[in-house]
Amino acid sequence: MTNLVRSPAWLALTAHYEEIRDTHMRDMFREDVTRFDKFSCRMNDLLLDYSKNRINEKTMALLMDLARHAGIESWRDHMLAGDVVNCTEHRSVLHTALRNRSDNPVFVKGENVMLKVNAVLAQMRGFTDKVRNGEWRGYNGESIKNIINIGIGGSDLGPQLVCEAMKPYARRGMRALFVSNADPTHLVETLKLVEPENTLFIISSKTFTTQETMLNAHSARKWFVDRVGDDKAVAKHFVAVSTNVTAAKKFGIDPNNVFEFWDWVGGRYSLWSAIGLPIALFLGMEHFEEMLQGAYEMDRHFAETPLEKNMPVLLALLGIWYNNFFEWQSHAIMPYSQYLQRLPAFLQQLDMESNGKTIDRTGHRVDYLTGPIIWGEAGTNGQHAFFQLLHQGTKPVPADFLIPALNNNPLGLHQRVLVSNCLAQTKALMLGKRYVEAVEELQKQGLSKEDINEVVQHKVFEGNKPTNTIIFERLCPKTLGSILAMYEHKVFVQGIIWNINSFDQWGVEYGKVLAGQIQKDMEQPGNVSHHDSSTNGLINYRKRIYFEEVEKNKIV
Ligand code: G6Q
Repeated sequence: MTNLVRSPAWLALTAHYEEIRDTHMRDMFREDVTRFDKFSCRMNDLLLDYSKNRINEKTMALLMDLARHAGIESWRDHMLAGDVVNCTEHRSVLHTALRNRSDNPVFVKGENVMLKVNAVLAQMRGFTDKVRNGEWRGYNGESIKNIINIGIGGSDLGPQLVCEAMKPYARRGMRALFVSNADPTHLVETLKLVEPENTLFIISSKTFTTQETMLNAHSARKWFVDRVGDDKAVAKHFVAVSTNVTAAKKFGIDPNNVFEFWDWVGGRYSLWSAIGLPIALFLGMEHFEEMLQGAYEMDRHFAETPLEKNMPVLLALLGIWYNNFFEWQSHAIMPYSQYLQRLPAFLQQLDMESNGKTIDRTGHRVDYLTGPIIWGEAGTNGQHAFFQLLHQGTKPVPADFLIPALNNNPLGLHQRVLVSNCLAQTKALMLGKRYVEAVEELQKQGLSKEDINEVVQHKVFEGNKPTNTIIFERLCPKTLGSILAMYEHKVFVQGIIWNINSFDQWGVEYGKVLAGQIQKDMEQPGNVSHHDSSTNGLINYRKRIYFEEVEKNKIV
């Protein structure tokens, strides 16, 4: 048994779970009208209402004991101070330094990294200003209208989410496009939208070795050179963001146009670094910096607010409560904002790549559940798709609902309808509908007793389904920065409690190595037999189709 499940805090929560598991939130709200005041908190314009959870004051006190038992405050301080918390890669974890808007130094191995962080920010500012004011021109004198980011995973999802979410702040006539998939369709379809003369490619890769990115980068370069007929024109149309400056230069990028970041920035935590270059180009550096400011303010909140009022800590502990004591396996993200449609995908990577781990920091297998399955969809679309399962399915799914009070596109009644739907869902999930209420409703509709009996069970909702609601004034760069930093810290807190390293991703690395081996097998004619029978069978089936096609001269 691990120390965690033997700890007094864990055992107390296990016992408390037995006390509270059958209590309905409907009754909790009836008995205590101050739940909202007790179980909500604010950070700037962000309001977190977590009162619609299966908790009472004792639950929260016990969860706080668990957080303290895990040493959250001291781990947090170690991370923020630049100590090595990524134990399997022996690295500091300092995405917070990238958005440190104070004059305070941050040290890694005795070096104040703020000097290079600020130098790259200045380089980004100089470059984005030039591109945006038309001083930077393509090979034939045209100014840049299209930015294509070529990157994957952490070098794609963050900038993509922000560019989509911040469209109202973008410059008119500037377009940000993203190519990530190895499927050539992604690149081919994207290139159909642009002309080489006014397109800037950003090759974004921490390592500059990732197969998909390198493949897309080389194909994009070929497309470009084929069209403009001049290799030298590449310098005006390709820039790179990487920790591997040498490899970027080798690819042919002008050294002045390589934007650096460092190994203490994890891929999925890198949108605050030069990986955010597409954001800065699309929105302008001032908006990128507002986003950094929002994240910085959340960092201060995380560092300075008592655990009891600390948003990332609260979200993390509530997640642990359901994950480990109710043993519910997934967590949904429902942004009631079309602009946040990529948030579920972004958080899926942030959370699942960070905390999808089985081995703890001491190298032992855990005997408790770790990271949940994260999924979701922008509201109200989800309501007309999978919400049925949330309301009446057999698998409980705790969920975060996020909504701006005001819309960036005020239009008639739309925002009122959107907010009403969001609040109606969380209310219905909490309250449910009892048998007697369902009967009454059907009687009012004039149904006969027989008809009511036939249908009434289907109209009952158990309710007692927990949700958090995060409401904010309006979606702007600063608030978005705060929201994303809040989730980063939530994931960190959970990882500390589960005693896992949230900052490595060996599962991703393993797949990359195997793909390379299978690719070699694909190139040779003739069957392979050295894999398992399933993999052999699939490789051989594809090879047969492919080489038949080659013979028919259909594939060159
Ligand atoms: C993120 C992961 C992973 C990574 C991609 C791209 O934390 O490490 O998603 O971002 O594999 O890696 P590169 O940026 O090195 O191309």
